Amino acid sequence: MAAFLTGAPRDPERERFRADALHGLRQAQKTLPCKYFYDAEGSKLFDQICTLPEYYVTRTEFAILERHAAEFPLADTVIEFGCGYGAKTPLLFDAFCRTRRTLTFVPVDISKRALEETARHLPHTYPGITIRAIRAEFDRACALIPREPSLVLFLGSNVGNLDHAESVRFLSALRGHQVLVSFDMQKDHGLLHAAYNDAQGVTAEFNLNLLARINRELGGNFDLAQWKHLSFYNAAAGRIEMHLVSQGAQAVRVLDETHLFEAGERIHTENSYKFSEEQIGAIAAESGFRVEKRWTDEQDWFSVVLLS
Ligand code: AVJ
Repeated sequence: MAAFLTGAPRDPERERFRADALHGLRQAQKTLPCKYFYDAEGSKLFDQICTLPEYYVTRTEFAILERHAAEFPLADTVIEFGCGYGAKTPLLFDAFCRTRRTLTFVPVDISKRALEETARHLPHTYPGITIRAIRAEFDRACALIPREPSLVLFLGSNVGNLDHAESVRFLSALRGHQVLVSFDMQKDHGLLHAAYNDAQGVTAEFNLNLLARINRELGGNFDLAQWKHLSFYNAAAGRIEMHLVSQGAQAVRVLDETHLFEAGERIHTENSYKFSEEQIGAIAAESGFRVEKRWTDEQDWFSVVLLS
């Protein structure tokens, strides 16, 4: 009997992390999925990124939401993909609750803490809200959200992590709802570069935390001093890329596998696409939506778009 009981009890989430991490590390071009940035440590670092002087994304989006929240459509059910820690949610709910006593709010996130924090912000302020949290990855969550026509929020330019085909697939699954989605716009390459190479090195720490997380959760032995953050704008692909670069030839163990790295070899950890108005229109059309309205800032650095 005891022979079957080796290792920790089965934890499906850790299992998926293990499978995805090992799969990525076995590729010729090694990769790790960016969704694994957000453990407790990574979420804290991301919150810090959001307040960096170089990272224009969060405050530009916040200003647009603050200015235009009253123009967003009303719905009995609001579904938010990637609710984060709910910092911008109260702002929106002031608007959503202005003409109603009850509202169902469905936050969707893979992080348990993000869901808890978001829920914790709400009930005191809005007694008429019913919260039905869904803890799942976005793809799986699409099958679990309410079917009645709702307002879906997909903010924080999270759509930037998806390539064209993935974003079309994701949005297609939301047909029948109205979707408020935010896109980070193409802009001066120097500004983009700075936003992902901040002077304080928080983005580097955020990127490296992925290896630290593998060490913590998958018994890895990455030596963090042997890895460097690399981020640049790939103009041909229209995206910021983040990589981790091996500082020498090295062997790293993850669970019972050994992975070899050459000096200078990269692990590709994230793509963050930047969009033009034409690309937004194309994604909407291919997903079966119409761009109802686009709100932007004075410099057109960022867009919040209503799809119907
Ligand atoms: C959460 C995907 C919008 O792409 O700007 C920030 C993640 N990565 N700095 C982004 C991120 C490095 C962020 N998104």
